[in-house]
Amino acid sequence: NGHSAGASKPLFKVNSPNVVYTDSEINTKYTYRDTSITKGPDGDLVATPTETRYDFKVDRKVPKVGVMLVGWGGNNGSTVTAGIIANRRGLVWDTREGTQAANYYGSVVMGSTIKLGTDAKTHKDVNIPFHDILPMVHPNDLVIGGWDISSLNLAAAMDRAKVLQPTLKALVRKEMAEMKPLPSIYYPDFIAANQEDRADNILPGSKASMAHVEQIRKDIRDFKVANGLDKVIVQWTANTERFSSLIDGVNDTAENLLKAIQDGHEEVSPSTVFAVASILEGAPFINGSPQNTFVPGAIELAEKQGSFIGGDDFKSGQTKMKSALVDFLISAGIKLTSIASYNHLGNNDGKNLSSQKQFRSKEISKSNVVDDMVEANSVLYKEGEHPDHTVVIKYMPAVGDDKRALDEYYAEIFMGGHQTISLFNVCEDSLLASPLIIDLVLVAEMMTRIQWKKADGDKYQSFHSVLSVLSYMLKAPLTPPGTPVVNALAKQRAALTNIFRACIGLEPESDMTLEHKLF
Ligand code: NAI
Ligand code: DG6
Repeated sequence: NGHSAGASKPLFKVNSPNVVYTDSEINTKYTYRDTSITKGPDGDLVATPTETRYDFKVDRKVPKVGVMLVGWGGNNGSTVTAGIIANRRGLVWDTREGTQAANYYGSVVMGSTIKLGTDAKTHKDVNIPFHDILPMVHPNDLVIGGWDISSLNLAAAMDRAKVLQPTLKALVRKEMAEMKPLPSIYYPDFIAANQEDRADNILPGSKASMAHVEQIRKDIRDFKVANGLDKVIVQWTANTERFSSLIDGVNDTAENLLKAIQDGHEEVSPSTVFAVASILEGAPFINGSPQNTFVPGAIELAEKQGSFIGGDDFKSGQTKMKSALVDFLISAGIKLTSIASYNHLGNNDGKNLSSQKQFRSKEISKSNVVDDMVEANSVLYKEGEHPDHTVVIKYMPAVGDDKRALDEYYAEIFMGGHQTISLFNVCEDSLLASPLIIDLVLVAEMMTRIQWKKADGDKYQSFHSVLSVLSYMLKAPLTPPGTPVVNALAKQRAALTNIFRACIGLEPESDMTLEHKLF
């Protein structure tokens, strides 16, 4: 797709009467096939194949995109910034194992492939980079900025994070030193008290206000203009906050939430203020932390404004593994009976999470991640039955960003036997999270350029404001109100790839390989 903003030359074209390319758009007629289930009077289930016709319209012009990170000076913020600079400049640096070149490993968009189809002659799979399935933005072209309650420039923040090799840091230091987070909003009650000593870059006022909303909106607009951007995406990678209490009349509707901000209500969190400002500014807002930023009023506001939102909580290591492994166990017919998940880490995230209220936010997002898989298997689990699930997080300064995650999966197998699987996962937490920050931006941005309608409808519209298609990257996926949450990792990936395929008139990825199964 080329690496620069503007019209892009695709790696492939779809040869179908249902797909029409113009200079500016891809127009597709797509038939969505599903199965509708009804229950007859005798209680028998009846499965009826259904077909719904949709028209998709993809804007082919790759825009110039800016990313504004809330918590830019943190471990994730400084690491993803250095990573993008290193990739953009094609940097290579010395390590004790030899030279290392910049890469985008861990990004599903930049590091994985999609099966496009089967070679007409050899019948072998033809796989293409995920990034090339649609005209997506390249991360090297992202302009990065953001806010932090800590005033350190990004070079100093990168040192504080203790994530990257000194040789790499030396190469990006000059550029990073010129990057300074904008002052942010700090309501001390929402993050751990142990964060207070870094809060030296704050806007006046310690509770929600319209002045804060307006300042953040202005920051987004100024950033857009200063960098000649078509679009800005805002992402929360700041500290985990405590949950906000859900109170009728305060944060239950868009109108009440705006009034609560005006009144300086103490249950409006900084992340909700950022979400509201981004929504009002029409900038997609993604929450990478577990707290309930998206109170019902914030979701309603996004729907009313037609702005995109996504969340919650980056799904980097332990939970990603969990959402793959539990799916495997339960769909293999093995009865998972307990999961014990221990973490210890020594970075600032761990320090913040050593406070009970903030830990509780993380405990919730890490705990509800197997529900859909359990509920889907009525053979193994009675209604309401659940595996035991414990999540422990301890702050251990010595290990820094090298988080340790220990998991024990205990399951019941054939004839009352037992299987115990123990996992020990060690790696730099921020090196897992940074590519997710990139994926969330690239996918969210792409979703802003897709319009669709039912074939018999007359008006194209955008996807629902709540971008559930981002679920693959998130621990506690936010979905449109009243719609199911999918945690199973393979299903989340399939939703993402198959929606993108549908936009260019391709059938869902099928693993039937019927072409190889007939003599
Ligand atoms: P960090 O503590 O290094 O960075 C957070 C930054 O946010 C700090 O620089 C802090 O000064 C800033 N901050 C706090 N409140 C702010 C506010 N109101 N406005 C602007 N800045 C503010 O943490 P890290 O490791 O970068 O993680 C960031 C968030 O991402 C945490 O909530 C963490 O739980 C979440 N997360 C991290 C994952 C990982 O693998 N690293 C995975 C999943 C979620
Ligand atoms: C310890 O669990 C700290 C957390 O912030 C996690 O590191 C982060 O949420 C990533 O969690 P997971 O489960 O995706 O590895």
